[in-house]
Amino acid sequence: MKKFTSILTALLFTGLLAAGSAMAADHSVQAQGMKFSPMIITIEPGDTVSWENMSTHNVHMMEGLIPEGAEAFVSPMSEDVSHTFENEGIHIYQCDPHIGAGMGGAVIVGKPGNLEAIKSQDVSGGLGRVVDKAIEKAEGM
Ligand SMILES: [Cu+2]
Repeated sequence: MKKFTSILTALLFTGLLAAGSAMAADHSVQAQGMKFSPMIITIEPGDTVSWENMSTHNVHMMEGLIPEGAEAFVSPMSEDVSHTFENEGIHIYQCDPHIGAGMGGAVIVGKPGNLEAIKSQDVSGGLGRVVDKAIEKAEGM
């Protein structure tokens, strides 16, 4: 009976570990024509986003439109890319060659604490439309 109990404890512990690692989720965003789908994605800190079908596209995280301390990374053209997000807040990005057509998106990590900072930025054109969509989503959270 004692042995059975320790096996049970071991199984339970393994199960808890598995549940812990399952909490960091993976999400995917598809480039479709001149759009990212989904355009706005909401995730939790520690989650990873993978951009797929990225031929002729890239991901450029915009300085001033991401949380303080977050990395304003620029992915290489035409390459699928993954990024793990640790900083809470709204992260706005654009596809460099297609932002004129409105090709951009947002990753909202946890609580959108930098909403006011983003609203205070004066952004127009294709990127402005992406920012408006992200603000609308964040205000509804
Ligand atoms: Cu593009």
